[in-house]
Amino acid sequence: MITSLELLTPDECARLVAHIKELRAHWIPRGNNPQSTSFFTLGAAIYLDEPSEYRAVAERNNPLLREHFAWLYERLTEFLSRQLRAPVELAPGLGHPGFHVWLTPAIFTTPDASVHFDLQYLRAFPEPQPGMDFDRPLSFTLSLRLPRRGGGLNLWEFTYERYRQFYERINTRIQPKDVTVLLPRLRHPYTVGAIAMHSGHLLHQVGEVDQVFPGDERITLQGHGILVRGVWQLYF
Ligand SMILES: O=C(O)CCC(=O)C(=O)O
Repeated sequence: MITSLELLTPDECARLVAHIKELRAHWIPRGNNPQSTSFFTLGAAIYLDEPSEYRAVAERNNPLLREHFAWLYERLTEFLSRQLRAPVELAPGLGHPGFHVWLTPAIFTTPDASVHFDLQYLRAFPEPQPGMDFDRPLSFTLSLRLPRRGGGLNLWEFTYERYRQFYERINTRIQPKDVTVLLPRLRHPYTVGAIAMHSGHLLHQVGEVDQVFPGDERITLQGHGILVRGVWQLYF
């Protein structure tokens, strides 16, 4: 189950994109070849940073994110708090929700992005404490700029819980991608200004576009949440 709700106006998104671009010197190159990549994050990302370095990357980048995007975090936490009917805060010590930036050459035109469940809470909270609810995580993507042919999330009606049952049953090494041959691929389209929310335990993939045009960019605010003793803690 994935829900999209409008959070920002197109004007607010355009202003944010301009602001993110002004901070280009702080974009962190991602991918196998940092010299020539067109894929970046603004902010630490637990699924990309080495676990041993993540907290330091977060400590370096969080003040910058707060300085420039405090109003966005306020809107986001207030909004999620209403939706989730519980207090929401930026997780202390972890990277704040940050930005994914795909410039034209990095935009997927084939369905080759990683097929995955969002299990990064296992890295973010390596020593689970009582009261941390790993059964009900949250993932969200707020689209700020999308390629001319749109953007979206590919998904399969297959949960992490079911994946684990299947894995135990067949007792063979498999990857999440292997189960995609069994089920139809669904598509959840994104719209600029809307926040898409799901558990992260639904099998998914960054959606491709059939054609990319010069100047196309895909820029999103990405974040995840874990409920810790009644308070949702957000991180990236
Ligand atoms: O950008 C998106 O559409 C989703 C990103 C995603 O799947 C992730 O960061 O886990």
